[in-house]
Amino acid sequence: MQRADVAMYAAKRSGGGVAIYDLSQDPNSPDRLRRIADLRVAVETNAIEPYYQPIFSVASGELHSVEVLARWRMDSESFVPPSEFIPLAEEIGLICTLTRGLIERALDQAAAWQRAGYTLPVAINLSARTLLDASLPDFIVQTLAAHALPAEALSFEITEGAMMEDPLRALEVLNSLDRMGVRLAVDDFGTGYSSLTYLHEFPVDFLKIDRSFVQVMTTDPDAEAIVRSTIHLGHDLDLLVVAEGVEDEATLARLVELECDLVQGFHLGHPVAAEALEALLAQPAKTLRIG
Ligand code: G
Ligand code: G
Ligand code: MN
Repeated sequence: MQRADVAMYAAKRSGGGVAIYDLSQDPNSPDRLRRIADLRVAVETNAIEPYYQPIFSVASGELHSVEVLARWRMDSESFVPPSEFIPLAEEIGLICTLTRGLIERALDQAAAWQRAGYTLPVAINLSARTLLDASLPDFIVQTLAAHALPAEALSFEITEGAMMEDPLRALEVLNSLDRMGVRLAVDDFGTGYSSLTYLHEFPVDFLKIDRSFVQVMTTDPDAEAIVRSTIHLGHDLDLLVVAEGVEDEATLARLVELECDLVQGFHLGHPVAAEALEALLAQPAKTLRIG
């Protein structure tokens, strides 16, 4: 009966009217309860690590900043994917603690890089729930001050969907971050709400074109048109445009022609632990100019 009940709620949610019991959707399943308990411990013990993916400037070929991506290691070989534990952390109310832990660790790292002579801003992903946390701006002020870092050392990536979930409250938090000098990026641009309101009303600095367009732009003319128009739109609004999901040289070459400002993707660098990123810091600027 309990399982039938779980299936009934799943059927109601999907609007399809029919559902087969699925263990992963069962809030009472032993697997899920174990995963939740493990996640609590991982968050409390700071076991979720920041990985860093490089973002390069097209004009200079230099490392511009890094995106922080949460990694939960199971053993030396395997990780729980963020697509699994981030939604779970949201559901059970742990996402704010998890995000604050990552901000602290990423700023520790940024301060260490600064001491070594490298100015490397860190970009943190914020989910909808974190954006409604009215005490986040104070936490940021204190954490930046504790690390003697300027506000420019930090930026946040927010999806269109997260901004529109509760736009008025989100706008308040984003405006205070903006007044502090922390930069904001619209993440996964083009895949969420097609409302352009937030570009107009929110204090945005960067547009990150979703990788689903960038990955196929050299073979799919429609995707290329979307990338090209987004770059123009961003520039007309005085924003810096980032292409994410750059996976090969041909895509990079086209983005250089289209005068995209910043590039990120497996072709340029995977998300890696801090020590691995340091090898990149010591290298000369990449040659991103083509022709
Ligand atoms: O490499 P990747 O598998 O890290 O990330 C998958 C998804 O999880 C992406 O959409 C990414 O934005 C998201 N993600 C990764 N780390 C974080 C985080 O610290 N907070 C939030 N809210 N999302 C994250
Ligand atoms: O949603 P967000 O843009 O934050 O997603 C970041 C995610 O994109 C991470 O899971 C990261 O590992 C992944 N990613 C970064 N670069 C590439 C790439 O070139 N190709 C693919 N397929 N994924 C990428
Ligand atoms: Mn992101």
